[in-house]
Amino acid sequence: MPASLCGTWDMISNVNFDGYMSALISVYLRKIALRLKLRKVIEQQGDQYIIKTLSTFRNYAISFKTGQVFEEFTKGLDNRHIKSTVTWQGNKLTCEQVGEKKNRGWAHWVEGDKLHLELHCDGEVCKQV
Ligand code: 1AG
Repeated sequence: MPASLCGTWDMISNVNFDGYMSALISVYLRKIALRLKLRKVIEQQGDQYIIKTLSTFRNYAISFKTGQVFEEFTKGLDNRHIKSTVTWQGNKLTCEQVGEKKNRGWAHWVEGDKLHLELHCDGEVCKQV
């Protein structure tokens, strides 16, 4: 069993967030987004998850069951409609996001007492802890 991702997690590092965002949105919002200290709140009941990304500027939340494709609308982010599927790959909770943008997705995992997130889109990879 992978370590639980549940809890409230405050960002301590964020590498190449601007590069990742450049694959998705224009420069104006990126300037604001780059300054944010994001908080993740992750809740789980069985294979049902809720992941909230919270900030002083905007909030974003998704709710899904692992192994089942769901319609994701990235409201307040890049505002795209994508088909998302989240599965466990080893110790990583991994999401594939199929839509207009190629090679889009993310993975969450716990290492020690820290929550990690890798976001990718096109050739860009952002690493958040
Ligand atoms: C995510 O995390 C969303 C995390 O899917 C937010 C990360 C990136 C934002 C994406 C594109 C930039 C678009 C607009 C920037 C404007 C505001 C930024 C506000 C961010 C806080 C909501 C993966 C996973 C589950 O944790 O969602």
